[in-house]
Amino acid sequence: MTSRLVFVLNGPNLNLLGKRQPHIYGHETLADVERDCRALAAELGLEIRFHQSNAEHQLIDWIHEAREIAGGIVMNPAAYTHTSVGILDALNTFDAPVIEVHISNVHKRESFRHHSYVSLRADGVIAGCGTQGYLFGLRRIAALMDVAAKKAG
Ligand code: CA2
Repeated sequence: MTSRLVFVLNGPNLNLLGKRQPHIYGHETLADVERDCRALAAELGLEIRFHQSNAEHQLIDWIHEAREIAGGIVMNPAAYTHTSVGILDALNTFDAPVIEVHISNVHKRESFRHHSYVSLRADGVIAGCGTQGYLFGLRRIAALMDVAAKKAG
């Protein structure tokens, strides 16, 4: 049976969620997002590890850890979305579903936010749905896990 453990990974500056720029990112803090993810995960029968880091190498290390034990990744790579071949390379070593989440609609913003290295690997991309996007990402991973489990018999 595939693991129902999902890593929810958050990139740089997301620790400031709800504390600055609420007109772009809303009023929820990252602790609120974690609480909502944990509540939904319990409903969906998922276990989650929820992490945030401002350091690219730490995010890559968590992806490596996920390779060994997780059945999916929901990731908001934040600014590294647009710059990091290292994170793309790490995700390319991960064999289970990856859902990329952006709180804001990056396509409505500056043109440098329109390109995502992570989208070259992601199985799904959610943008502009606010922090609800994390919950959509978890639901999608659970659905993909259910399909895979059915196929495996
Ligand atoms: O919309 C998203 O979720 C982003 O991934 C957020 C990143 C940005 O670089 C991406 O283009 C889109 C920025 C995260 C910074 O988060 C903050 C939250 C509150 C206050 C300041 C920054």
